[in-house]
Amino acid sequence: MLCCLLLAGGSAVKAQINPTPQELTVVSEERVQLPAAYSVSLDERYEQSPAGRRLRALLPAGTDKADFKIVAGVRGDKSVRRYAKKTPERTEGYYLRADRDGIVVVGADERGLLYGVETLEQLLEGGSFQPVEITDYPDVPFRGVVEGFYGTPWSHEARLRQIEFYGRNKMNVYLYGPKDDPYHSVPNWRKPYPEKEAEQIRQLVKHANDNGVLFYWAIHPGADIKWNNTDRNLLLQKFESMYALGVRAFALFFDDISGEGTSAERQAELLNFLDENFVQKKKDVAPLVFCPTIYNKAWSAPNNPYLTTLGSQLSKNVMVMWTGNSVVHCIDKASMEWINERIQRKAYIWWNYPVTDYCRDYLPMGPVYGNGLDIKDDLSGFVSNPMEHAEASKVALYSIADYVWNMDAYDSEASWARSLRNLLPGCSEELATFAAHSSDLGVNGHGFRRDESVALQPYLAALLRPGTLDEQAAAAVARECSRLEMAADVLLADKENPALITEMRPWLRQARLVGEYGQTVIGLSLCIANGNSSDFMPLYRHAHALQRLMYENEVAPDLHAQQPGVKVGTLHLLPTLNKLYTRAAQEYNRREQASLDTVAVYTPYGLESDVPQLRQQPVRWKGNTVNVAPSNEVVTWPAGASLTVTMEKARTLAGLSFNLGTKQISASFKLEASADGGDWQPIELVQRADRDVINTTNAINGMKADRIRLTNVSGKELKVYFRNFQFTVAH
Ligand code: LOG
Repeated sequence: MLCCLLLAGGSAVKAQINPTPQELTVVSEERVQLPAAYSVSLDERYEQSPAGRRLRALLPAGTDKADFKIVAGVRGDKSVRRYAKKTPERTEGYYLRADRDGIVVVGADERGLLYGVETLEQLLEGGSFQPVEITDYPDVPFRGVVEGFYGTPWSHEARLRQIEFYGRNKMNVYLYGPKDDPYHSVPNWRKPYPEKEAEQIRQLVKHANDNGVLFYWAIHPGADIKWNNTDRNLLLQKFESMYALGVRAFALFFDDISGEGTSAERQAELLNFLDENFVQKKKDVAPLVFCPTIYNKAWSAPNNPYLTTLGSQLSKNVMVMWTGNSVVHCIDKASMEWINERIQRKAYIWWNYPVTDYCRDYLPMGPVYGNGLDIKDDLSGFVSNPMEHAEASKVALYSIADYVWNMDAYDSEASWARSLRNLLPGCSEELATFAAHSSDLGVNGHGFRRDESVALQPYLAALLRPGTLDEQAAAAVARECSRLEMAADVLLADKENPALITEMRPWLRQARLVGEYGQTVIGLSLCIANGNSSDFMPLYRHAHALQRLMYENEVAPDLHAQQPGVKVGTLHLLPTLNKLYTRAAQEYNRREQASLDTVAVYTPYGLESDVPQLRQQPVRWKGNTVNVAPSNEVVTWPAGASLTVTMEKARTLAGLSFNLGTKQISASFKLEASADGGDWQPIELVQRADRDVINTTNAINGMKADRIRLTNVSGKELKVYFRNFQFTVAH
């Protein structure tokens, strides 16, 4: 009995602490009230450290003479000598004991002490705590976030909030590398930051130091770097200017580039030079982090020596980033072994989740799952690339912090539930309801998907079975849709975390409609099941109206032009509702000899391609304009391979343009159109010598097409960017 109680207490107290501690024992069932009078003993030299300041803020009322003693220190200190053996011999580890006799926190090092204090803070609830003994340390040495996405970089305020969040969740690195910061990448990587931005970086570094987070500043020079002394010195100067702002950790990113910058030998030479002449000389600078050009297995052809060249030539002081088997992929043991063998060191994982710069119409807020739980010894670091929505990204980041700290204990569902409570304590139920239906990333070029509407799936499947309507399933789906609508309203009106709600607002508006639509469609299905034709029409008209309103949100052009609009519930919920709608309308037409529109979603355009990286690019349309989604990475376009946009019926073309991020390349491509199975008609291309964009001539006006094809006719494989492909139809 006692053992069961202890276990119950143990899991409750564990659920309070993020990340999940390695070893935690409940030493007594009864909670202990922190007395009004207590003493805090802390060595003078930590008073101004992050740990010391956190401890003083947490326990401001310490007096010397009180009986209840709180002792904090680092192994080796006299005051905590008695606990030396109990303190784990692990970097950033700590030992914590809290019971009715007092509290002891001992760090294996200063960071460990900070983490011990952090755990104590999480343990103390309402002035009391569950007595525990904790021995804790991280699985992975470098844990954190790489702000490495395309799109609007985070605001200064968002970054400050992020850094504090990392410290609270025992993440120890933040890599600053937003692709759209012009002083991080082209065109201005060679220049120092202007004063305002420089001052903000200075503040970020200080804030990171205060929160026990190492601020890495990354540079992305590969698009136009020249392998000469001028550029090498400019890089060194830029590093010096960042050093002057307080930066003590540097990264070099060579991802998503083509041309001269991609040479493994040159990259290794440059990194080795910077290691020797900057990092080693300064003595207070952290090891360099490097993102290679081939940063995932899918891009490494069997005979390509790029990675093994890095493995043998790049100084072992440099850590090498890796995104896994493809750009966006979960990480497993086999993929770690594959890369570690080639680069001759433990890879530093750049995990492309929850980033949405390739599917900006989605807001993934579901559980974090899919990474191996057995890879802790194979990594030097694990950082997540998040969304441009900083607050919403915290749902995933909380669980990623949990995962990288303690893989054995990682439970994705439990971690997710805690994460939602942590982010929005007052409305966590509503947030959970919304997030359950906003998890997937939709059809996308990377083929990376997440499960969605998990608890509802059996009911949705039951509703699609032929035969009589499963009324229990119908009730369950209607109830959940009503909860989704209510959750969206409650969240829209919430004032607890305004930054989060601002980011979520467009998706919440859509979720509200999806919830309403679900209830209406279930109503339609019940009318049919019960032979009730008289109530059918008002519901049908409502469902139809809701489809319109949802469509307007799905294509809203004012949001992120690349992938406009917002999507919610698109993996299981909406497709099922749409099928039910069609089925009900068809049945009504049959019974009443009516001719209601039965089509819920209209998909007039599609895509086919034998360019592997473009095969899954979504096609989107708004009115008369049709777009193929752009790709962020360098696209390898094989000789003779093509991209074809298909249309469900022949249309009259009114204009077309595309952009492969390359000048003078139009002669390497052939554009053609065909209609109703007829011959392919060539379409003339024009590209100004100084421009990347490629246009067609007026001759395209009035051409009929149900297929448009773009082919590489250069006779060789080409490396291009796929920035844009767009055409308009006359009607
Ligand atoms: C970029 C990254 C981007 C991500 C997801 C790496 C190393 N580089 O395809 O900036 O956010 O994929 O789109 C990348 O992942 N290129």
